[in-house]
Amino acid sequence: MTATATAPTQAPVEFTKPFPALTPAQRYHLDMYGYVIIPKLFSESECGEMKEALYRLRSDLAGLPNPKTDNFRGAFMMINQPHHCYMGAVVQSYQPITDYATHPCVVGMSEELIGGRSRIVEVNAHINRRAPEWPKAQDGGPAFGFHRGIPAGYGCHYKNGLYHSNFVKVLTNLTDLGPDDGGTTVIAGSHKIEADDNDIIKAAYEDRSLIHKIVAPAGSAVLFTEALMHATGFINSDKERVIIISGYGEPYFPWLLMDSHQPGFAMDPAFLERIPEPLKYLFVSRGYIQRAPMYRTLGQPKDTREIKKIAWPKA
Ligand SMILES: O=C(O)CCC(=O)C(=O)O
Repeated sequence: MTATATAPTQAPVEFTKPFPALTPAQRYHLDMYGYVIIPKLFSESECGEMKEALYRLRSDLAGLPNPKTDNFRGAFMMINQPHHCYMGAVVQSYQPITDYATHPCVVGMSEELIGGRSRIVEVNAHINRRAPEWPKAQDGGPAFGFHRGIPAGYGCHYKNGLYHSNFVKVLTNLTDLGPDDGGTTVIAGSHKIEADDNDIIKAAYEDRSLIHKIVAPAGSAVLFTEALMHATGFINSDKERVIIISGYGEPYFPWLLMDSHQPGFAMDPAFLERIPEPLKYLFVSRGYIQRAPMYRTLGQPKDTREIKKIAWPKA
């Protein structure tokens, strides 16, 4: 009798994400102010890898004949000045950047705020410093470029008494941000204020305690709803600031910044081919029915399992 060898079966890889991704106190802060900081979500070496990838991308883009209209692996320059480089659609460029946008904790946080499955809608990065000719701005000077991606009251809903938004961001500073280092600046609580944006800004300048600034060690992630009024902060120091920002929407969202700067934006077929199966949903737009609602209560503790990111096949 011959024995039939059975091939060992491999368990299908699943995309495990923390849920809830925030502690009750972090969730309370998020609801109240429209943002929450998760200090040192990324290690020094992870920050180093992401920074290196962004510097490499900056020189790839700067080497193109027309960095504003040409692209490198789908990425393009939105601002190309000696003191400020703003790169858009960077998700396909280098693995540390792709890993950031698909990181289980980052996606988990976005899905907690959305209240269901999310998809990546934009991934951008800023490398900026104070231009030498700029006068040193007074702390909280009057010229923040406050903006928001969706009006308050639009695309938001409540479940279990908690706020959810259909367009959210996770912004991570890859360099330390002290009070003078240009941390992202927000008008706290503006995500719930359905008044005219200019009136909100005027009110915040009248009472500067309404303007909060991100001061955090490198590797800290800020989760916020795009209904929150936010702006790049002033840099008064001589330090360079490097940040990466991943935007997530509900599954039915289209590509956002990518599409407006590159009409008809499409992912590179070779990149699409490499996406591990469990992460594919993050890169496609699908119907409302696929939103897979997911809600916590405030009292539910944070999921503290150690979750590993999914490995990608080599490019
Ligand atoms: O530069 C920053 O800190 C803020 C970035 C920003 O305004 C945005 O992502 O919309």
